[in-house]
Amino acid sequence: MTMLIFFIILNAIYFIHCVSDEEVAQFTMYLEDEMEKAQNGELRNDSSQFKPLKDEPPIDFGCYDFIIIGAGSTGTILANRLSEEEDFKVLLIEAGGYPNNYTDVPFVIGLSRFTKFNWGYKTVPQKHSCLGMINQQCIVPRGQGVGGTTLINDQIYVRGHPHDFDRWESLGNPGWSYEDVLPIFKKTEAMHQNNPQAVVDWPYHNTSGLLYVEYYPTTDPQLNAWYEAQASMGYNFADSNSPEQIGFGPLPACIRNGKKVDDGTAFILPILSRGNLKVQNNSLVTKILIEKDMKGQLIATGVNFSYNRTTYVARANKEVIVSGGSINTPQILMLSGVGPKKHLREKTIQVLKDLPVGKTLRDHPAFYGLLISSNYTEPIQPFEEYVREYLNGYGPLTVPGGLKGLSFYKTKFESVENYPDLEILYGSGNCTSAFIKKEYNLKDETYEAIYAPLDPPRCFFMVPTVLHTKSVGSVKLKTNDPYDFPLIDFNNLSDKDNIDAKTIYEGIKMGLSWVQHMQAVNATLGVKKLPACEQYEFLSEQYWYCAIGQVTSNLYHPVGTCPMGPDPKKYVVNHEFKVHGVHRLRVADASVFPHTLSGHPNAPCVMLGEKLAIILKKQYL
Ligand SMILES: Cc1cc2nc3c(=O)[nH]c(=O)nc-3n(C[C@H](O)[C@H](O)[C@H](O)COP(=O)(O)OP(=O)(O)OC[C@H]3O[C@@H](n4cnc5c(N)ncnc54)[C@H](O)[C@@H]3O)c2cc1C
Ligand SMILES: *[C@@H]1O[C@H](CO)[C@@H](O)[C@H](O)[C@H]1NC(C)=O
Ligand SMILES: *[C@@H]1O[C@H](CO)[C@@H](O)[C@H](O)[C@H]1NC(C)=O
Ligand SMILES: *[C@@H]1O[C@H](CO)[C@@H](O)[C@H](O)[C@H]1NC(C)=O
Ligand SMILES: *[C@@H]1O[C@H](CO)[C@@H](O)[C@H](O)[C@H]1NC(C)=O
Ligand SMILES: *[C@@H]1O[C@H](CO)[C@@H](O)[C@H](O)[C@H]1NC(C)=O
Ligand SMILES: *[C@@H]1O[C@H](CO)[C@@H](O)[C@H](O)[C@H]1NC(C)=O
Ligand SMILES: *[C@@H]1O[C@H](CO)[C@@H](O)[C@H](O)[C@H]1NC(C)=O
Ligand SMILES: *[C@@H]1O[C@H](CO)[C@@H](O)[C@H](O)[C@H]1NC(C)=O
Ligand SMILES: *[C@@H]1O[C@H](CO)[C@@H](O)[C@H](O)[C@H]1NC(C)=O
Ligand SMILES: CC(=O)N[C@H]1CO[C@H](CO)[C@@H](O)[C@@H]1O
Repeated sequence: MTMLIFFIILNAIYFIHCVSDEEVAQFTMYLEDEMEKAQNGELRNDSSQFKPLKDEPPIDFGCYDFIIIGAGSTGTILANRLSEEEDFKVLLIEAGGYPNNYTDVPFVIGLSRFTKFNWGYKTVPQKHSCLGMINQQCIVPRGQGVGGTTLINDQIYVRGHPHDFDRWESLGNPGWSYEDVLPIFKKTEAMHQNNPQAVVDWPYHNTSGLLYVEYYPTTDPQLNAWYEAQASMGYNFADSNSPEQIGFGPLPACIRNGKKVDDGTAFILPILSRGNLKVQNNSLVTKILIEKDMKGQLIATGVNFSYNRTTYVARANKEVIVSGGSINTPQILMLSGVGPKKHLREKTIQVLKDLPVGKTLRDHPAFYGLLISSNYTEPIQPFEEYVREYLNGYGPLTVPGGLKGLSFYKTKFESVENYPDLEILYGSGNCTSAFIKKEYNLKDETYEAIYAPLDPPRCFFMVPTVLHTKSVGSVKLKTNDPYDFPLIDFNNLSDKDNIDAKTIYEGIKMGLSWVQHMQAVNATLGVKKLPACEQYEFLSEQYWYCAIGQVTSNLYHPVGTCPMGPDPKKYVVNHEFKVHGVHRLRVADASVFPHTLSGHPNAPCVMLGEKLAIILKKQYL
């Protein structure tokens, strides 16, 4: 008994002292400083920071078995698994640097797009969406660094529905059914059920992989009211990572004790000492070297890259794998002569292989105009207290972008049973701030109508998101200069039958019907009329369609620019990630998704890396 009391006291003392005042003060200064820098940061316009100072022949960087371009969601796990084999010599080339104390903080994600960890892309001016944004351009955040886009993302862990993968296989991709990929998802996952409200369907999970997953850990009257509104309509708490995905629940995310576990932290930092893995950071790959052998076959033999403003060349004995993500991968391929013949000729690039690279860009259109005011007030404290809580693993700074809950539903536009086509995210913890204007490139009048009317700690937002997007956009080259950005056109809400916008409208109606059931927190729609939609009756159907065009951007889940399938006229890689018609060259990242999934891309990208490692080990060991 005495021992027990002693133990409890010791623990209490330990808890109180585990984060010292000095540490809190230091971290507060650091974080406030970084946040201020980000608030004043500008998006880059190009990659000229890599441009070589002199026009000299490249320096020889040596020979490797595998060269992986890009240390993102897919490249990091792939490099980890391949370098488990001592016989494989692996070079992982990454444009950016390493994660830091700032990228660990979930709450500041919105700001991180104005740091060096974001490439800096915007869409070309849009015709049907992004209309409420300056110059009709939406921002397209893409991560740069060891961890890729997980350095600047929300870390939500949702794999997708079984039907997504069964469809993927049915396009002519053997080995891609749900039954095939489920064990691969499970291999990487470390699920931690830290919230009793979370339904975890255990046969679909693992607790001991490398990728940590936990739930938004608590609840509050407002979030409870949101759950209850959906329950009153006959839905239940659901595991969004099981086949019974439809329903709602607390947000599952790759977070450990309140800190982001980006894919660099999960898969690369622990293995930096492996002698057979070279991680070459701050290096931009400018070209894949593709040669013709005696038989006239195309073979990838290495890459040129630029580091410290000098050009290098590295050779691959076995394979070059492009994991640059859905925007950069098509750019690198096209710069190397692999892409649509006509487009490459326009840019005076020698065509080596005519393939539909960049022709099918898809994303999850998301509506950012549903802000609700309530009488529940988020606890307000001095910033230093938030930091103390964060360092102890809880509190508002541990919540990614304020997101706390999510739900999946099927609208009348989806005919497959139990197959969700609509996601609605729930967020609070300061649903509005002056910074939002910059974060989304909003026009003043858009910000004034949608965000300014709300009181930050007394509101929440919902983001209705289309899962099975019909609109198709593109990634093209602006020029043949590797230091220029590519042209990104989502062509949002452009599908013939306008199903994408109609699905968002279903989401808006659903969200508003829940608001009516949230009397416990006196919830009411908090937005004012958008001047751009002046001619329509406020909140009429026509009004909402106008608003959809104004503030629909997307969830930043670009996929499909090098889709997987058998026919080289329609697809870029085959079911084993091989680029059609080019030997020893593969693409593995979100660009190979043949369609959007009913989930968030990080978990599927990690699965792709695991799957390719299995394929390569089988072939080369
Ligand atoms: C704001 C935001 C929030 C998001 N939230 C979520 C979420 O909650 N859950 C989720 O699952 N997904 C989320 N996503 C999407 C998800 O993070 C990405 O879809 C996923 O990380 C993509 O993985 P990838 O392997 O395709 O590419 P990336 O992770 O983008 O990796 C590509 C890597 O290649 C590098 N690279 C590119 N070109 C070159 C070159 N020429 N030379 C050298 N290196 C190069 C890049 O710097 C980068 O590190 C979010 C994205 C954003 C922007
Ligand atoms: C990008 O270009 C704009 C307009 O030319 C310029 O105002 C801005 O400073 C540039 N940003 C950077 C980071 O170079
Ligand atoms: C990161 O934060 C931790 C926790 O406060 C601190 O111990 C560490 O020194 C910080 N690292 C750097 C590089 O500042
Ligand atoms: C769980 O993860 C561990 C570690 O990766 C792995 O050995 C095990 O096979 C996984 N279990 C399942 C059921 O996938
Ligand atoms: C990343 O690159 C920089 C040089 O650009 C180098 O100083 C640093 O050591 C590299 N980091 C690691 C962990 O290799
Ligand atoms: C890329 O490397 C090849 C092979 O060494 C070399 O011939 C070519 O000049 C390099 N390109 C650039 C732009 O340095
Ligand atoms: C970068 O290049 C400069 C010369 O241009 C050289 O002085 C410096 O040592 C190089 N730095 C690294 C980390 O290679
Ligand atoms: C939320 O907004 C209030 C101001 O309304 C501010 O005092 C508080 O610090 C903010 N919370 C966070 C976590 O930034
Ligand atoms: C509910 O909110 C409305 C306006 O949003 C306000 O007029 C009303 O007084 C509130 N009622 C309660 C009980 O808080
Ligand atoms: C919020 O409003 C509801 C009525 O809609 C009321 O019952 C509740 O007491 C109010 N809560 C607070 C904290 O004011
Ligand atoms: C909401 C919105 O802007 N929808 C438009 C999507 O694009 C189609 C045609 O491409 C238009 O008819 C819709 O008005």
